[in-house]
Amino acid sequence: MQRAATWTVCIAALALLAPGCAVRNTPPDGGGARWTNTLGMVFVRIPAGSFRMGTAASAEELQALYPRAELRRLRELDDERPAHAVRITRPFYLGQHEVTVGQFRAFLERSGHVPESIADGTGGYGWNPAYDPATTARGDAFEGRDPRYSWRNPGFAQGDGHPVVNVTWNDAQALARWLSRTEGRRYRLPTEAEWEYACRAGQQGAEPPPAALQGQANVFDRDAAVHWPKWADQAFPFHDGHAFTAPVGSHAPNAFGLHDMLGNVWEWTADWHADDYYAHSPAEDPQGPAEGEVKVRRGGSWHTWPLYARCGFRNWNTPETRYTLVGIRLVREAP
Ligand SMILES: [Ca+2]
Ligand SMILES: [Ca+2]
Repeated sequence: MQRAATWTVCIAALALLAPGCAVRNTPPDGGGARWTNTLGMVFVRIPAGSFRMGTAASAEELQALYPRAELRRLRELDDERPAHAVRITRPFYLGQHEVTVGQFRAFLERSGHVPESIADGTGGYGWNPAYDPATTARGDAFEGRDPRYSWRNPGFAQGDGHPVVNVTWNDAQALARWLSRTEGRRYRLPTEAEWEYACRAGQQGAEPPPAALQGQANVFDRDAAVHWPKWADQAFPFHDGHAFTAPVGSHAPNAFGLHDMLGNVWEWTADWHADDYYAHSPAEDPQGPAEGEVKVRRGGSWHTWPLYARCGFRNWNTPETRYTLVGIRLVREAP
């Protein structure tokens, strides 16, 4: 019965998101079962297990891998250290893909939720080729905030299969709460530990070189660099086919069958950020600091340089931040 249900889901996913259904590697416990929710989101069972969280490489070792990164930036990565053993004690289901524009629209239509960028009237950020960062105090790569921009319009073309952006941590909470209420199963954002465990997917040892992401991720490649020529020397040394966001599942999955953990859009996690958290975090199911001011996002985006498109890299924003590069991936807790 379980097998039949899994195949049904798999075929449905294949029709919508080929080749998203392909399972190239089977997790060690034979997991990988898929399940689809009422918004059409496909979830993959992630087995319990242990991994090494954080970054073991020194700043000098990272510089060998990322020669275009300034040593000053490499030395600012102390919040990734020390690398330490973490055990995820329970299996969980993680979104196979980032939440899409079409799924987010269906959520808004069914729930009545108003995204924060619209509710507060200040809008989001967007790509505008005529916009000059030098004319703004922040020098941001994107124009905003501006009510012209929101989840509906980040300034570049997106279809229903692209990952939704300009969504806040609070919007992600609203989505998880609504799904939990309407489906009677607990949805939430992943903890940082769950996210990194799922990103590494059993891969241990030395950091992979940036070129290893070719065919695996939508990042700041040569196609994106055309629009930001002053950063062209920071681009990945390949074409990934997408100057902006890519439809979810456009690139190969990792060993857990998850797409776009690295690149495409950053993904909000449940945890508050603290620079020194790894020095004293629990070894089992860490949940992040009890309080904080900024929430961690993970994985890099279509606009991310090689140093930051790593499973161990941590970045953060306030919960009301909305941006062209930040989206959502949800956890559904296992029964
Ligand atoms: Ca790209
Ligand atoms: Ca991503």
